[in-house]
Amino acid sequence: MGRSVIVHENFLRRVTAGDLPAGRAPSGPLPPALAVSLYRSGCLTRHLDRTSRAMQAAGTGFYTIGSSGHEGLAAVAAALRPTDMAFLHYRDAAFQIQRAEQVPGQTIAWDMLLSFASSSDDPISGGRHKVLGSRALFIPPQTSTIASHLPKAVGAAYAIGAAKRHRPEHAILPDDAIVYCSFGDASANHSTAQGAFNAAQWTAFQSIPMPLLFCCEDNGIGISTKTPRGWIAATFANREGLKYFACDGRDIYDTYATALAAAEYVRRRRKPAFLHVRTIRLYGHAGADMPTTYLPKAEVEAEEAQDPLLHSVRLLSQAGALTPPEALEIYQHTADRVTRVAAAAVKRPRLRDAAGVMASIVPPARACRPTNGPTTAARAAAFGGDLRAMEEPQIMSRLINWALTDLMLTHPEIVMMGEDVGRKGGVYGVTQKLIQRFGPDRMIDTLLDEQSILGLAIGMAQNGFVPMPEIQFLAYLHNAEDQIRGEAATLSFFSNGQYTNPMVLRIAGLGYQKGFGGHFHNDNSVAVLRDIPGVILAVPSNGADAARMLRECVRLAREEQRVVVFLEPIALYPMRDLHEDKDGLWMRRYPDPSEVIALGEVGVTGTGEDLAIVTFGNGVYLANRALTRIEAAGIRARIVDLRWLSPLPKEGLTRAVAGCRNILVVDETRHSGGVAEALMAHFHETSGAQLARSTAEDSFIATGPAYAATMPSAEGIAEAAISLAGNGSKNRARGKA
Ligand SMILES: Cc1ncc(C[n+]2csc(CCOP(=O)(O)OP(=O)(O)O)c2C)c(N)n1
Ligand SMILES: [Mg+2]
Repeated sequence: MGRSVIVHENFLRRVTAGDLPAGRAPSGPLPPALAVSLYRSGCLTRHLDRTSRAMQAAGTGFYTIGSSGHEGLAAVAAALRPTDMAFLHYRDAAFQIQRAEQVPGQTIAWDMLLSFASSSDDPISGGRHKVLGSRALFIPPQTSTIASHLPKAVGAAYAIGAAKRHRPEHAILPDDAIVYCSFGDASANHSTAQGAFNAAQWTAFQSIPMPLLFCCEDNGIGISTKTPRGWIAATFANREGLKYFACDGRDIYDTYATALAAAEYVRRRRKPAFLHVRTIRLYGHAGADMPTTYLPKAEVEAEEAQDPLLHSVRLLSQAGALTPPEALEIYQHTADRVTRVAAAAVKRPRLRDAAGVMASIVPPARACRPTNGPTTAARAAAFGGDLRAMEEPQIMSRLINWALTDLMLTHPEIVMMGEDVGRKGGVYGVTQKLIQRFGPDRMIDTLLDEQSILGLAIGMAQNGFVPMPEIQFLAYLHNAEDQIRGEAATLSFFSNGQYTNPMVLRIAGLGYQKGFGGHFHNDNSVAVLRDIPGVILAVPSNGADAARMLRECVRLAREEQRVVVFLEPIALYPMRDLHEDKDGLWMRRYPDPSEVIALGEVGVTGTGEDLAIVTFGNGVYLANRALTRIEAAGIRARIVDLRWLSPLPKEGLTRAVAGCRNILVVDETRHSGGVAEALMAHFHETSGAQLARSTAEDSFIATGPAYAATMPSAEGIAEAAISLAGNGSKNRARGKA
């Protein structure tokens, strides 16, 4: 017999017999009507779990992680406001059900059953996942990667204070809201979680508002691995700046009183707190998991004897709020109701095809207030002497700095965050003077933790900001890439476009830095960014393009709610010359702020039809250097700058190479998993041209004289071009003769 049946039968038998578990008498501020409401939410939670299992057995439901044993979380919900954004642990159905009581017009059982049934009517994910969440209840859905939601909860909490100072157009959290974030006891150990606790403490330590209530639901186990007894209290009770509260989650009176005190502390003091709720886990971890395979049966039974619903029946009876027979009636009535509603829910339509599944990968566009751009006076005040320098060609890092300045002047909701972006102005000076121009509120020098930087950005985006986080070097994105891959990129997908976290992530990267860094600072792989559905990856090759592309990136984030990665080639930041010293050919004038390069618009220089060199970033620079030799060999070439690496601008590429007999792909990223693989496949499928590629080796990058030895060079490009197109051009010449 499954444990859910055993627990159900125990409940019926013990309530009927008046055989209720012992415990503390009810006390504290929980009023009788609310106590009954919490019990009702607990019953609904329980029956939704039971029905979910039945649906899976019948093939009408698909996933059965449950909330049984964690019903006490309803009392935590009741202690909060429904506008306190809640980033929930997957066992928090009781929380969501109780929150629905606080908001008129909710049909919570129906909504959750639609989600269990993976119906496309499911109001939160549109049938993409059985997931908790609701737009009306301020509960963004969470991915199943444990702990990855904690960094953004820190960001959202920070965003409440930031929005109080400068409220962005699309802010949704009230000034006096707090953020709530729950997780399991095993998850509390995850380095991502630890980073988030630390980031919250680090922030609060500086008296910066951090109204964040962490909640650890401690059922003593993670799948089959026990949390050492006492560990959560031992490690969290005395943390700097993180006030600790503890309660027994089986006792709704204790839980409500403690959660109320914790919420009050966070709301008034604007400081973080840690609420430790002792719970139990009924029915094992999920699905077919049988706890008796790794725990002694007696232990499982002892846990089941502590069923929180049995405790609630006792407490309600002792408080005079509800008699056991009344409690039993509610329990059974709820069971009947859930069965009835489920029978209707399983008949609702489901997603069937790829287009349906994919419809929410790209978030919907949103209406934004029109912006006029900064006044001449505002620009003069911000740029000062730089305005005169704009008359002359400049290096890329400077042009990016100016583009950022104009964008921040135009859009007050832009905020930058990263290691050393503020006072120092970035490792390469790209964000210099921005802190003087816009203040520390908009130029946030963060702590040294990439997950926290991206979490801050994601959380702020959820409260209407347009964050532009910076990762100092591409190699250090990998510390935190799940914040983009598993978090930022998926939010629109499985909230059916209802929650978004638009941003422009700036990363300094790629190779060719002479004499600096080796493989740490010259990471030349973008594979981890290119395969994330919905994420846009842009790489400029010169300063003017960088400025124009950045403007489009901000528009894409602000108006179309996209997650954009803007990868800046470090080696091109200071590049002045192309062929020889002081020729100044790689500098550009600052393009007028109205000039934009649209997503998908590729760059083409030259009109030659013998050869198209298709490349990006440093490759564009190298191809331009190689051009003299290529042309001297009688080959008429054009250079195509991809600019937008992902999604691949297929139409633009096809137009750019039209009429070319040969295509040479030059790719500074690695041979395996590099951009060339996609480009070769695209041209193979769409063009009759002869193809060749020149890519980096499958190697890390060395420092010292061999710094560029593993990557394409101007000489190598010229040789590859001549060997590919040399004959072609001779043929053309012969044909014409
Ligand atoms: C990063 C990550 N690693 C592993 C898993 C697989 N996993 C899912 S739940 C879980 C245990 C979590 O235990 P706990 O935090 O105590 O929560 P509980 O299930 O007990 O409520 C694990 C290991 C995951 N979802 N994410
Ligand atoms: Mg646990």
